[in-house]
Amino acid sequence: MPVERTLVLLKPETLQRGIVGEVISRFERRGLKIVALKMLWMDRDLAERHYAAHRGKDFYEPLIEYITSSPLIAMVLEGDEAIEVVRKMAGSTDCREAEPGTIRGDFGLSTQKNIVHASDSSESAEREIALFFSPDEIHDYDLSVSRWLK
Ligand code: 3AN
Repeated sequence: MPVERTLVLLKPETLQRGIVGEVISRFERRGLKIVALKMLWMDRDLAERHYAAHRGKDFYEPLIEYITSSPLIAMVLEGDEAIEVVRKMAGSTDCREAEPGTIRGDFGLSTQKNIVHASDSSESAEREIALFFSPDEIHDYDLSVSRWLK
């Protein structure tokens, strides 16, 4: 099983609604390792680069406006097949269609405000991680729980 890294954004409404901890907690409990994390306010330039694949779609402008409207949390998660695992945890793009038990299925009712972004492929993950984090902001460390319980 390949160890992968994936970019996760906790979108502005997670901070506005006070559910940042609950969402991060799900990733931690699943066993995914947080290797980078920051709070930032995306500007238009970063938003356009991040959502370049959606330029021209009808939801593009509202999406850029929304994602730049308030701060968010960006993180890099690492684990076995992390890209697919995190996408499954996020659930379908439209929260109303997302299965209960998924993050979107438990916390949302919107398509635009759908709680989290998660990279959809290894190419996207590599590109998106580089947009949000410099190499020295990503930390290699041993995640051995027992060490911290002694
Ligand atoms: P996902 O985040 O599930 O990979 P994408 O990549 O198709 O979904 O869409 C990127 C973001 O664009 C979504 N997270 C959502 O915020 C927004 N979006 C996608 N489709 C729509 C839509 N039909 N109406 C409004 N916003 C949308």
